[in-house]
Amino acid sequence: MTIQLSLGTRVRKSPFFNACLEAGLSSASVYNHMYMPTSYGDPVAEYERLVNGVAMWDVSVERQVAIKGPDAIKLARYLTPRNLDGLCIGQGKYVPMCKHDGSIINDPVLLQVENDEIWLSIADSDIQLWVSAIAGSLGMNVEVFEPDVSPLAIQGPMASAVVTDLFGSWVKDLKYFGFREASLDGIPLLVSKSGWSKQGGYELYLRDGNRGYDLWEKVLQAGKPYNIGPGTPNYVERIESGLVSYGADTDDKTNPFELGMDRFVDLAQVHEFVGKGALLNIKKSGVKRRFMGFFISGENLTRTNEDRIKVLQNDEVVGYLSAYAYSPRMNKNIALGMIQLAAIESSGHLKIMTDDGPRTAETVSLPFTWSNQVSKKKATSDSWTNCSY
Ligand code: THG
Repeated sequence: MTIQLSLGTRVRKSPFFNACLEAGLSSASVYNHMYMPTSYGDPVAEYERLVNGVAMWDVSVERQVAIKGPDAIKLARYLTPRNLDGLCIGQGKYVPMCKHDGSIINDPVLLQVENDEIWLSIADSDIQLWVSAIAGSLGMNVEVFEPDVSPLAIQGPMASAVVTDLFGSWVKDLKYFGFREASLDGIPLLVSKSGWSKQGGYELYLRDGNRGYDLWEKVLQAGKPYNIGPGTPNYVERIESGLVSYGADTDDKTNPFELGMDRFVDLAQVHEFVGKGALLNIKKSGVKRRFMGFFISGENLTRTNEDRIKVLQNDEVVGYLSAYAYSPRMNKNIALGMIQLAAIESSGHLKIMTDDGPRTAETVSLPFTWSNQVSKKKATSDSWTNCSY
């Protein structure tokens, strides 16, 4: 069943919105109270250009929550289990955030923009409210606000060529999640080596919402020799790459250990942070479920799921799949989901009911690997050894 969503002034439009419409935008979701482009009507072409060429996409929905003031770093440390020692201007880090019970409430990219200014580039939940409340109740000397900043992603094996043509070869020297201020014919922005795909690429953080159309046009022109085209955070590639989608993959009890985010949680650090006690307990008793990859039997899946799919073992629910798709590169049906450890250890078959009918499933560890895979393992934000770009 398809219904029309009624969208009013509460759902905001990105500075790139008109450019996206001109590029043929055909569907959108809602994320952080904004329209989020999800397709230009040709998913095969969108996937192909991301994996083999270069795609540009509007991710203004990754809103920034700015924390500015003398206590900015102190507050940032309190907001995430990740250890922020050594953080410096021009550096980004992937920083899961938890509630006091250890469950995850967002997984932003943190950017240190100034000595006294941090941005959290957030996934889909109202982090500005959370941060303001915590800052206020702890009496922290900071301002918390949403700056006029909107990221535009350029992703794919040819992304580096496009961004180099636009800005110069220094962009190649950025470390993963590293960024620098730049401008393009007077359009103020940050150039960052990041993006929600494992194909490599950059994000341009536009710092003037009035210049969205101009920026889109400039990237489009620079990308012409490389056959750039529009894209979106890609449903299939993100499953292949095992990238977490907060809210899609998580429920309100999901903790970072279930998601395999152990390397972003430092329980030994001296700093206090929200959820430390709960996470220590969870670590001690061990997790009961795990975010995993899955292979799914049968014909190529042709539809994507709107709802979570129950995973059954001996007619009992033992988990859920949050996203599934046919993977062209693996020539297999694959999925991401959460499953009880006991079910993985048992020999019982796993069964799911897809929108295309019942299927059997098996678990596989993440990230997915396949033969003739071009190794595109991204450097991580742990690869910083000093503060130079
Ligand atoms: N870019 C920006 N902001 C964002 C996202 C983004 N905010 C919301 C959402 N995406 C945050 N989620 C993620 C999830 C994974 C990664 C980045 C943002 C990612 N992970 C790498 C990995 O899993 O291999 C490396 C993580 C690391 O080692 O630090 O890139 O895309 N601006």
